[in-house]
Amino acid sequence: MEKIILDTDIGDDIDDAFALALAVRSPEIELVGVTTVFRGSAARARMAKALLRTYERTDIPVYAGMDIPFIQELPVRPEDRVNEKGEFLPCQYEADMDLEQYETLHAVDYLIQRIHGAPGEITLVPIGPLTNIAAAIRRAPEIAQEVKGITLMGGYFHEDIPEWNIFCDPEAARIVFTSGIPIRAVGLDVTLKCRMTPEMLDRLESMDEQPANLLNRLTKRWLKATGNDAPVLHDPLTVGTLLCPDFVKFEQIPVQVGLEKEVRARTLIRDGAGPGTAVIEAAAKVDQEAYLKFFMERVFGME
Ligand SMILES: [Ca+2]
Repeated sequence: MEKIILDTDIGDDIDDAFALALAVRSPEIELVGVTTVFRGSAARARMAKALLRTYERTDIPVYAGMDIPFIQELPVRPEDRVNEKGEFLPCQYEADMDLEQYETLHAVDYLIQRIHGAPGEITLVPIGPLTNIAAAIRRAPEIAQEVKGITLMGGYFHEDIPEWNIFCDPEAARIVFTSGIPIRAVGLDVTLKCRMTPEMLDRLESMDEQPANLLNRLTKRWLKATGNDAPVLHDPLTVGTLLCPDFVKFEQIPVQVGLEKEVRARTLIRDGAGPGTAVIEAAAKVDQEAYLKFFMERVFGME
């Protein structure tokens, strides 16, 4: 069984919640812990805990991590809001999540300790900005030899457009990509093809069980706050590549995360390895029909 730590910015985009649901519903992986990242990581940790509670998995520990990128200014989104204490609240946040309690250890300390405790066993699955993972590598560089690998959602490898997770912390992305850890990146090249259909949303609405009820409420709140018309399953596809290798085909390419001016936050394909460049496996093709079917069976019990 693959041991994973899911590092998530749950609460902004809706797909993190579905990724967490897929991880919990998949016997092939052991979700040893969840870490949260990016502004409002404490509120995000309470959200993750609330979703895990609906699956009766409060045994899975959740740790809040880095709120602020290395040097990138925090972006502002129209749906952003804060509570009376000035704490950033993701748009999907529900008031009764205030009661949820996550672990007191900082996510970066947890990552270092947990990886040290099981060398060669843990796959990190970052589905948000890479600030936590980069901070852990900076503080304890030896974890680069102890992690089994990283499977991340991020990048846009065949388009000259920055992707959100890299855009929010390019310096962190550069540190992670050049860490020497084997990297598999599932980027917008493939994830944009995995969009939920109206039938899938109807199915979610019609289900009468606690996890589906919460996922449905979060989805509705997200659709309303952002004006989107359907979730795109970026993060669940990333988790899905650990479950069924046939959904996505990867290619080995030398990639550099751009840091300067017009190439900032772009994932640039280079001619070969060199300073600041690392050969990674980037997702190149996806069988979206097979994946969406699998996702619906797993998360919604849909035949
Ligand atoms: Ca995410």
